[in-house]
Amino acid sequence: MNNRVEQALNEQVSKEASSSQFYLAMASWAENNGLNGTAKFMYTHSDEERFHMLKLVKFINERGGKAIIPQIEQPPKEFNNLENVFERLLQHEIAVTQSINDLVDVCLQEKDYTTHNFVQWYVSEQLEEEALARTVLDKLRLIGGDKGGMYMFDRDLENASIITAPASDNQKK
Ligand code: OFO
Repeated sequence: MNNRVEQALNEQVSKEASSSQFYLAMASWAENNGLNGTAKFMYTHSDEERFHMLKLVKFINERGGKAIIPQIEQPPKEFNNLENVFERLLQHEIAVTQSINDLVDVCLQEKDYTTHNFVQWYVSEQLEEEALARTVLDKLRLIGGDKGGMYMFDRDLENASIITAPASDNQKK
């Protein structure tokens, strides 16, 4: 496997692992603040990010590279409020999209079209994740400080349709 591509893929492994920890921290914060719907949503999202990481690990190894399992930074322990949680989530996803775009760039420069093809799954995934974060944030801004609205928001999030697939499934998330 091309060295630059391998290194870029391993950097992405680290970012997906950090995403998983970040969402786990949000899930735990929400659970401790009585926001059970939000907690469920974040726990599911954390699992999903772990799946993104595993998908990369398997791809690197299957193509003759060596996946490096990264050390992970401690995520934040506290969040100001729910809006702050989703603002940070959106900013995080925007940064991840940028790193996926950089990865696409490396694939093209190195003419690694197989990896380029593989990475397209992540390109679409980022589109969806950013759109979801923006929708949720818009809703939260509409609700403002209304307690009843917040209760409904948390309940709706519990039913939000995020599907987590086993790591062996390469087609779906
Ligand atoms: Fe892995 O999609 Fe978000 O970060």
